[in-house]
Amino acid sequence: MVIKNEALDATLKNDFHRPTYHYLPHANWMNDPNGVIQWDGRYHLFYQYNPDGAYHANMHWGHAVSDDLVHWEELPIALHPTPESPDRGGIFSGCIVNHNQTPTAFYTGVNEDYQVQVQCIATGSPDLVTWEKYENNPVIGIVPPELGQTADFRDPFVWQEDDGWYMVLGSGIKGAGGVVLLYRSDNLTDWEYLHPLYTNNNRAYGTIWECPNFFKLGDKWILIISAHSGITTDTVFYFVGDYIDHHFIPIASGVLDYGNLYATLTCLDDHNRRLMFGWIREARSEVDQRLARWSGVQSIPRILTLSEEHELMFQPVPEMETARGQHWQSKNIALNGTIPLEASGLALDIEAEFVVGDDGVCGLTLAMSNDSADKTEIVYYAGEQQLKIRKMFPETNMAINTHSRIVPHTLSAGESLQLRILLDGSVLEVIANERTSLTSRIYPTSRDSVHTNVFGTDATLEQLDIWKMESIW
Ligand code: DQQ
Repeated sequence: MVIKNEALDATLKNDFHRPTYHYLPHANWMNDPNGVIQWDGRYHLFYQYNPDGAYHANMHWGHAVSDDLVHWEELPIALHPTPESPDRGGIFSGCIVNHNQTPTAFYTGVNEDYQVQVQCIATGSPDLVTWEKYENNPVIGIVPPELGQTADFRDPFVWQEDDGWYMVLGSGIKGAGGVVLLYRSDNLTDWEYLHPLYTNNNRAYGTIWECPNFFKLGDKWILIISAHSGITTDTVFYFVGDYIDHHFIPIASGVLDYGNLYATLTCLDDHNRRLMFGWIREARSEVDQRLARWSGVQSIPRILTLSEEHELMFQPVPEMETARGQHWQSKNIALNGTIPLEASGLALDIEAEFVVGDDGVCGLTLAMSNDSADKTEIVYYAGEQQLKIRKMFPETNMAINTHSRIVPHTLSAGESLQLRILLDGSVLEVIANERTSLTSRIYPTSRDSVHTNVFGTDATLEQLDIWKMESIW
């Protein structure tokens, strides 16, 4: 149980930008998911958390647990910085592994100005609630000198192979670009640096790579990295390839998400599903985040699979369908203009299928106000093979400008457009044909922004299902 403040709780409950079926702690700042693991059948989610307020500082590992990946209970903070220790400035991101039935957490300890980043271990109680740090932390303390920099070296991701334990770390090579470093250990405490698992000089992939994940999916290996531009968190990319003699040889790559999803972290569950969590960062000012008293949301966990074309495919876990309530359905509508829909709400789960002509356009409007001035459109342009999210605000609202996101989404001949849309207050997760992911934040300007419509030209709405989502709290 977490102690809550009733007055603050009432304010938060009244905040229609706050999601009701995505996980977030009851208040304050949250960013990366950490140490996601299924333990004794329960799903544990740890995350970067600042107990002091809704801003990035003073990192701890917050903790939540769930039996079904839908309903979460917030637990006490799992890891706190220890004064005068290698993690005195914060507990940055990492993972948890099962070491002979002992939950073992790996995280990056940082100093006050984050310029010294070292890798540390802690072991947990059987319920993963209390943690003890290893007395000889750090277990990795030195950035390999050939990288030419000493400050960016973080986010351990650990797995076991037949001949021992392996770890990847995110870093950057000065003047070149991001790099993922590979380490090996027999006992989890003594680590040997092997070599870069992968690096890429193309600045399109940012200058520092954070939060690496490396795992087998089908018969290929997947490397996921969160690319930092050097100034700010940027985009998550993935590489698909082979892992031979502890070297990674990519054969394909892609953008994991074109929008606000960052620092994704995966784990395998007892259904052998590769589950992905991720931080949905805010898109409003730091002042607005502090005023809201909360910042950051976890994405709905997704199952990852690989297509025959080596594209990463995303499917929100089917468990979340248990939170579906009122249901509306439309079928077989030839579109030539806009059709208002009965469905309304700011917490919706939507499945839509359109057949679009060569130059057709189709889409949905969500979160629309009574006067239609404030709304979000999700539009597909078949001619350009582009998917667009267009957020429109009333002209009177000078605080935020109208903005759009346009991303490539190619349909093969005869393929219909399939949209999965998760709208939750200010959160909008859009997945097209299970392979193009565009996560946004929309901040409707009024609580009457709940209306919906469907529109198009040279397109048919094959089927549309909209469910109102029940609150998970
Ligand atoms: N966030 C953490 C780091 C990580 C970054 C600190 C990514 O460990 O590299 O909060 O968002």
